Order: sequence, then structure tokens, then C-alpha cells
Amino acid sequence: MEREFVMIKPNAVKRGLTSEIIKNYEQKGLKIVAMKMIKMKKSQAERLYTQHKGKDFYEPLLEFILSGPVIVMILEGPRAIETVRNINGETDPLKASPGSIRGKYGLSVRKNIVHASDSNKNAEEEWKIFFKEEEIIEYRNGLENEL
Ligand code: IDP
Ligand code: MG
Repeated sequence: MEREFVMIKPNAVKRGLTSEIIKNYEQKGLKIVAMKMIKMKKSQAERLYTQHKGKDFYEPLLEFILSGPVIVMILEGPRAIETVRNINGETDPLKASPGSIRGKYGLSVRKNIVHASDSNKNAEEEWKIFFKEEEIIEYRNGLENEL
């Protein structure tokens, strides 16, 4: 089992796409083990995007991500990281497959609807920015043999 950190970006929350997006992960068979809406602090945004510091899109990206509430969540399932990144689609919505979340709802690279971590190590580092250990809830949904 793997855990993946996912964030619904502010433009998608404002556009009322939250339920539509979560549906993709849930119906794929991934289990939500933590979730909340937050107004991100600048220090949290800087930690989340630390690997992009210095790039030309870094400052506008921080401004965008702080521009409204986001939904943060942790999803659990077999190969959850690759699965979620596949559901999200490529970074550029133009190149993302039309059936992916970014392919369906995105237009610009910066405002590409969703975030998901790219490795086990980064997933853990990133969810720790937003969640305390006790906010991650372990439970059985009875689907363990059905996936
Ligand atoms: P990812 O979100 O697909 O993992 P990353 O390369 O990690 O893509 O970039 C993080 C985020 O930074 C992207 O989701 C996007 O919002 C933004 N971003 C990446 N490259 C560009 C760019 O060239 N222009 C504007 N924004 C970008
Ligand atoms: Mg990334």
C-alpha cells in the first residue's frame, strides 16, 4: 500500500470542481485517509514548492496557490502515487490526456487544477506540512479484496 498527497488548487475550489475531482480518486478505488480545506500560509507554500525556488514561475505560483482555499488530502491504495499522477495528467493541461483531470478542466500550466507528489519521500514530506499524524485515519472499507 502507498500513500499519496494531493491538493485541489484554489481555482478548482472556486470553480466548484471539488466533488468532481474527488470522485475520480474515490471511484478508482483509492481510500481517503485524511482531508480538509485550508487557507495555506506562505511558509507552507514555500515548503511545498521548495524544489522550484529560483525558477521563473516560482513567485507567481506562490501567489496563485495563496489566492484562495485549497483542499488537501492523503489517498491510500496500491501504487497510489503513479495512479493519482496518471489520473491528474501531465503538468501542462494541453499535453495531459483529455480524460485526465488536468486534461478535462485545465487551460494554463500554472493553474493546472490539482497537485500530487511525485515520490514516496516527497509525499510524506508534503503531507507533513499540512497534517498531524493523528489526522491520518486508518480504517477498513471492506474493499481490500475487490481492488
Ligand atoms: P507537477 O505538478 O506535474 O508535479 P512540477 O514540475 O512539479 O509539476 O511543477 C509544480 C507546479 O508548478 C505545476 O503543477 C504548475 O502549477 C507549476 N508549473 C510548473 N511548470 C510551470 C511553468 O513552466 N509555468 C508556470 N507554472 C509552472
Ligand atoms: Mg511536482
